[in-house]
Amino acid sequence: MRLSQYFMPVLRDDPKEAEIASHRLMLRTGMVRQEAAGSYSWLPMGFRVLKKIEQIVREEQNRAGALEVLMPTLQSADLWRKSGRYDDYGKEMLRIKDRQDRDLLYGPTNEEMITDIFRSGIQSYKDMPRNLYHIQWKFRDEVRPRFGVMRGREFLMKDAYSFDVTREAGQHAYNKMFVSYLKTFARLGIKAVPMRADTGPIGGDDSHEFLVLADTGESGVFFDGALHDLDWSTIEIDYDNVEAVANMVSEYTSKYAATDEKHDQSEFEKRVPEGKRLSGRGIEVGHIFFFGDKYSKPLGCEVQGPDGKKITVQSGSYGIGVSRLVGGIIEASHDKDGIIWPESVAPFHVGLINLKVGDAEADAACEKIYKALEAKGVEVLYDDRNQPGGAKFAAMDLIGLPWQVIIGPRGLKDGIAEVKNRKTGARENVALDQIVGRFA
Ligand code: P5A
Repeated sequence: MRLSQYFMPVLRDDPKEAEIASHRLMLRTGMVRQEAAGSYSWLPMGFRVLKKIEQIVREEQNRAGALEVLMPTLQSADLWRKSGRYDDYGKEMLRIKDRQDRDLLYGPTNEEMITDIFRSGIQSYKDMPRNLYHIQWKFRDEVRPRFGVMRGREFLMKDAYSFDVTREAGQHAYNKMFVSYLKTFARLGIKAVPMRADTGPIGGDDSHEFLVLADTGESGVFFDGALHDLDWSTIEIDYDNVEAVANMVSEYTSKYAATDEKHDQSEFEKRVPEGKRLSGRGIEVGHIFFFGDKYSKPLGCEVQGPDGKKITVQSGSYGIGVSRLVGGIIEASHDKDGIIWPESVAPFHVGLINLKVGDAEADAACEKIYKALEAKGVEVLYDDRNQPGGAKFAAMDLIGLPWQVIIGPRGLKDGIAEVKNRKTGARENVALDQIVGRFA
């Protein structure tokens, strides 16, 4: 992509309304634009990141055996009346009437609808286990939308729903999602610590939140420093191995970790040696719930069991805040100059800077490298604008692509370009004919 032809409305100054780094950086780099309180348009750069996160979430859901569907954003109120949540959900739910005066709502979540879909699509215990998910926009009329996409009113969520015959099987479904979350967040380049959590309006018996540690997080967290010693980056598992999956869940939940809602100071002191007691703040990027029959019972979700008797299905639901993650990743990975994208979600892999647009040699060298990188499938953003070098360096650092390739007349004399790593700041001179090979 040539920057001269892109749509990236960078702001020169910090927007006043932004209280935290991710919000400020997303506005400054023109990733999003606010349309109303808690509602954002995703502009090209932000949209690329959102889609990359979504794709990683999708791949890990599929790998764990979940099946993708797509349910509408607007739901009929009928099912919600059956589950009892139409009234319980309160003002956070956006209620709408259609021209026939029927009650609709903009889905804040999909337990009711998916349970009804599942109920009407299966007959027997032989049709289980199943896990269905979608990645769809939600609306919650939050009292205080803030921090940009972190607490929006309209936001993108991945929500999965499991259906099982027995409680044990339901527990395995929960455990599989738990492990798939560890893998998902590792691929996104963040450490999201599972913590026992309150179930709130979603309800259920068992629940874990996944939190990215960051000073600007909305939840207070207390945890055992030994959690830092676990390996969060390479998680290998055979999802059919019930015991191995359960063991992995135990490993990542055996150390004390709780949000302020569930924190118990005396237990904390009993279980964690003094020097290892850490507290701070965290951003909730995922939340999983085990329900038993909380939704299946009122919605009549029953199947024929092996002995011919009816069994009420065991279910769970599993959310990831896809749009929140864009902000969450930036909170976890930025410096004073701007964003530092993890490679897996960076909008482009390489930023190519031409320091002397209009100079025949510089233009030719950049064009050649740009085209060769594109031909090899390397995502490259080519800054071909006629601007001073300093402004280009600042813009490239601000948008935070993992690699920069800097080409100017001085280096060209010796047949070299400078390659800079955004994260470490390390710079290296590389021969022009070696550049493409470095990234392809
Ligand atoms: C689980 C899936 C649920 O809704 N039902 C379906 C369950 N859980 S949750 O915790 O309420 O939300 C799941 C994740 O969505 C993100 N999230 C938000 N992101 C941005 N703005 C919001 N207002 C918002 N509310 C929830 C969080 O990442 C949460 O973990």
